[in-house]
Amino acid sequence: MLLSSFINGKGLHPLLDSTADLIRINRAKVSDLGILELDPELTSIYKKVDGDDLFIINELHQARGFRKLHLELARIGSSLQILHCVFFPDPRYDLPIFGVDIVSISNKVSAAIVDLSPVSASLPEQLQRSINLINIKNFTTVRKIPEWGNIFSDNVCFIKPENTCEEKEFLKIVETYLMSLLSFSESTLPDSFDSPITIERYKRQQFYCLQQKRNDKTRNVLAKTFSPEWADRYIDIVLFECLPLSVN
Ligand code: BLA
Repeated sequence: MLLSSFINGKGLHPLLDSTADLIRINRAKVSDLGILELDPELTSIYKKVDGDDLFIINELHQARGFRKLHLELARIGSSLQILHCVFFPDPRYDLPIFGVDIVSISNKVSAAIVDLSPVSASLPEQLQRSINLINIKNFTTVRKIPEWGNIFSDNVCFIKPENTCEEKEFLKIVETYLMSLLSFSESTLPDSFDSPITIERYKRQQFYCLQQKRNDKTRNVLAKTFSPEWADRYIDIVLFECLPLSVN
């Protein structure tokens, strides 16, 4: 398979394909959208492993209210596909972290998680009100949040969708969370870089990254496919980097 057809969604599970479309369409509407540069060797990764094609593509942007908008699509071997997306806010803004992870094994989704994870005491009231309107409890298989997952909110939706109807329901939740966040972000004004509240939000982002790095399932897949050193570097630089506040 060609990298270009992979980027265009061919050969991806329909839920990953539709979620990537949804994220790209909404991302395009954010103010002051610009590309975030990344080492080209880490942007598009192609490798042949035991006769199987491996692709990873990373799309990185920044925008008003967000220090990093990251969408990653990966196809590892013949059966594993991953959509990973995190929108890290600029800590000057009172915005939660939007995160989605969808893992498909042999064309069946085994894990689908979406959350707006707070980096201050609670979600801004207006945002909480708009996401309360959606029912996240209506799934056959709700999965248990692992011990490191104390970064997620009460609104986290972590499921194994059992049919296409549940996949559509999950996509609807992703859409509601994403659109609510982006419309709320437009009306939010920044605090100063050195205000205590900015520093507190930044520390909570650091904690989010630290906890995510404890997900051995992510590290193991990357370490097995590449090497443990490569996996650690990729996780630190591409997935969950948290630079000092002054250079954000
Ligand atoms: C689980 N993540 C997984 C699994 C794999 C990956 C293989 C196991 C699937 C399963 O339990 O059914 C692998 N995820 C990856 C890889 C990348 C990735 C290789 O993103 C990137 C290259 N993980 C995130 C984000 C969230 C997240 C942003 O990256 C949440 C917003 C959550 N993934 C998450 C959780 C699990 C998971 C909670 C289940 C972990 C467990 O059950 O122990």
